[in-house]
Amino acid sequence: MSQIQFYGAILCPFAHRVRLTLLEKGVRFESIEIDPQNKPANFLEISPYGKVPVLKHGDNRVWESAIINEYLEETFPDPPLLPTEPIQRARARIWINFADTRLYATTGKILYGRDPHPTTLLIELSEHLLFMEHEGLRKHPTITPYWLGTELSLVDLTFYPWFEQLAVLEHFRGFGLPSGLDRLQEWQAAVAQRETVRSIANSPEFYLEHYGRLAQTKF
Ligand SMILES: N[C@@H](CCC(=O)N[C@@H](CS)C(=O)NCC(=O)O)C(=O)O
Repeated sequence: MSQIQFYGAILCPFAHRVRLTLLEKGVRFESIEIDPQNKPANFLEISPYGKVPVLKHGDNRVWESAIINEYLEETFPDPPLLPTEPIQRARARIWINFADTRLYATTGKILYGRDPHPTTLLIELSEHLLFMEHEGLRKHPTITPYWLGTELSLVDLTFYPWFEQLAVLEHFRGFGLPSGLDRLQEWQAAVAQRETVRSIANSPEFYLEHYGRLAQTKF
């Protein structure tokens, strides 16, 4: 049995970011798929919040995707997925926090909030993306192709899953990307080309079909 067990769910962008980190670091792990709509009876023993992802490493458990990724970074430092200078590390964490408290938070309200036309939230989401474009990328015109520069980081792995599932927001909530996200689209294309990302990527049709099934009960 592998020393690391990863509890995830195929549709979960938080699980996706951890899976990408494990792959980028070349860590061997056993993957256990959980259906968040139909969790195993003993799941709270594994996941105190009742959510995926959870990482079991020997006798230890870690949960909350951003914290799992930091744990992986510290436990398996090679290749590094955070920069070395404190200010760049702070910058990385600011964007990871932005992803959780703004991008994914607004997206969750849009998808699970039952309003099929949540106009105010859709505007809020566009504003988050424009902020990423201008504050994150255009203010650093020479930094490419990844969020922090030439090296991939946890920031890329945190944002990328949102973009892979964009078709769901478009199809079920009528969201359209605002114009002028040129740098963001270049960034997305660069991350999407990575071998690890491609190795577990799913198509827009895949997400539409699976969310479609979920929609019959939840949306
Ligand atoms: N803040 C958590 C969010 C995890 C999360 O919301 N997971 C969802 C699936 S994407 C889940 O397990 N939901 C089941 C539930 O809330 O009962 C993280 O970053 O790990």
